[in-house]
Order: sequence, then C-alpha cells, then structure tokens
Amino acid sequence: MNKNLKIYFGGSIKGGRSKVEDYKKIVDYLKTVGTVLDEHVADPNLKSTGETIGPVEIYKRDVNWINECDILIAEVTVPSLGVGYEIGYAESLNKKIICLYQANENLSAMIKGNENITQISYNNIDELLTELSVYFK
Ligand code: 6IA
Repeated sequence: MNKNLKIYFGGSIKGGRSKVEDYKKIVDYLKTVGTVLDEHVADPNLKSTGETIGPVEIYKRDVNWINECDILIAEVTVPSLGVGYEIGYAESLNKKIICLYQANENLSAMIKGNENITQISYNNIDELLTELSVYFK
C-alpha cells in the first residue's frame, strides 16, 4: 500500500447518478491503495442537484486536486460533461489516466480511441475490483 499515491476519482454527478453504488465500491477499493482526493463523488447522499458550495468553488477545488494528483481514475459508463472535461484537463498535464466502463455500454470515441488512456472494461463490479487489484499489484 502506498498512501502517498494521490488518486483523483471522477464519476458522473449532473450526468446522472445511476452508478453511484459502483463508484462507492471503487473508491472504497482505491482507498486501500492510495489517498482518494475526490471521494465525495461516490457519496450516495450527493444528489445530481449537487453540493452546498457553489460552482466556482467546486471548479477551483477539483482543478486543484487534478493538478496535485498522480493518477486520475474515472468511471465513464454514465456520460458526463464534467468527467470528460476532467479527463481532457488531466491529459493536458500528462497525468496517468485510467477509464473504467461497463463493457456493454456505448463509450465515446474520444475516450475509447485515446491511446493515452488505460481502459478497463468490465461486466460486473466484482470483475472490475479484481482487475484493479491486478493493476495495482
Ligand atoms: O458534469 P458532471 O456533474 O456529471 O461532472 C461530474 C464530475 O465533475 C465529477 O468527477 C466531479 O469531480 C466534478 N463535479 C461536477 N460538479 C460537481 C459538484 N456539484 N460537486 C462536486 N464535484 C463536481 C455540482 C453541483 C453544483 C454546481 C450545484
């Protein structure tokens, strides 16, 4: 375990919260291999109506976290403008990026076709958690 590894986790908020239970399981796993900078995205109580702080503060906080992260891991099954922005921003900083997505879902070519991104597709959450543990071994 390397708690010095700073992981930014991206997942849909306004784009829809249908995968939040999976985000929670992914973040719980990621917390065993590093420090997750953005774990509130996986909070089932955070609705798509958002947090109590305003958008300017949210933007600045999230961009600062991406600036300081070692790796950005995004669950991209549910399309999200915010997550797409975060991925593009992290790429511009040459950050390591992993995208996770459910195998039977349509994924944007701007993610699927990007060879700078490590892509992990999965059929169910247990399979994904196993793949992540192989990756972080
Ligand atoms: O476009 P989305 O909302 O689906 O974008 C989700 C991504 O952007 C997540 O990975 C978050 O890190 C970030 N993000 C976007 N909006 C928020 C938010 N509240 N709270 C925390 N992180 C966010 C937004 C609602 C508020 C402006 C009323």
